[in-house]
Amino acid sequence: MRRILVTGALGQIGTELVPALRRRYGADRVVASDYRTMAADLPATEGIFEQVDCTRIEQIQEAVRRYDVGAIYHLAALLSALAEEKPQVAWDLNMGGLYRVLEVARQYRCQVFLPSSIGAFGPTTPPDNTPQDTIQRPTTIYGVTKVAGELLSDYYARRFGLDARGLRLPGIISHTAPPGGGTTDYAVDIFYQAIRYRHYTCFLGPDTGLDMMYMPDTIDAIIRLMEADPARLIHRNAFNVTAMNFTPERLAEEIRKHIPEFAIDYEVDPGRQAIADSWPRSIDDSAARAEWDWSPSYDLESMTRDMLEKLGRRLRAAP
Ligand code: AKB
Repeated sequence: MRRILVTGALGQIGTELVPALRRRYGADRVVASDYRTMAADLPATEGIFEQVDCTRIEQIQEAVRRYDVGAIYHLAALLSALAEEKPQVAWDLNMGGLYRVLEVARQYRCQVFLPSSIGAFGPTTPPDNTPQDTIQRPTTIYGVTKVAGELLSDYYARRFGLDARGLRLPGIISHTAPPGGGTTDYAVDIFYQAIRYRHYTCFLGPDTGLDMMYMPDTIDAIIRLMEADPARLIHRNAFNVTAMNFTPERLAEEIRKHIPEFAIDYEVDPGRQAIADSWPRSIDDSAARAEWDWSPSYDLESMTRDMLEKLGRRLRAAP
């Protein structure tokens, strides 16, 4: 089996995807890479690590050649709020990085995983139970790069026979590495603040409903999609996936079941609120369920319980 290369391996998803892939396929079969070098303040990754800047094609080519890579999980990207602050950097990394990864995958016949997002939808998309195939006119640079990335991946699949697969991920909640620069980050921050201070000031309004998913389900979805029988895949790329839907108010209510004194207030950030308001309130993931048996394990109740337990244990051990 040729090796797997993970880009953006020190980010929120990479930090948990790399160990999961190593458990499944063998520690020496997975190459973790990031534009950052390993440093004390970054999550540790045991096993092969390479510094790869995805805006430099020769660095991707070198890693693929050196380690005989047969699949690239391309996670390196700026999230929505940060991308809006730095649109030129976001275009360069999110679009340029993806293009370069696809090119290297074409040259070396690699399978590719690429995460799209609910950010690939926009204000003219049907906002409730958003269908798999629908209007996509996003108003953020993040969304523009996600839609263009979805289309480019489909193009490479059709034109060059590349096995490029992807998910439209909702907000991801995890207790290992924090996200950075996303619109849905409140759903992680709230747990840190609830455990430490019993209080959270939320940057989205109380009734902002968005789809979310717990990290174990995200990892499961990525691996399941990449292993899925290609003959069953009608869409192949950009599958809607979701596991739960809530507002900040509803999440606070769920946390109060475990921490009764927890209080939430709101200081709405107009930039991030505008991004959230341009996204669907909920999405329909029936194509993923039908084509590769997607089925999440965690709902709001079980995710909240597990987050408070695992994050609480970690913060108590290293406050
Ligand atoms: C973000 O908030 O930017 C991401 C996403 C939904 O794509 N979590």
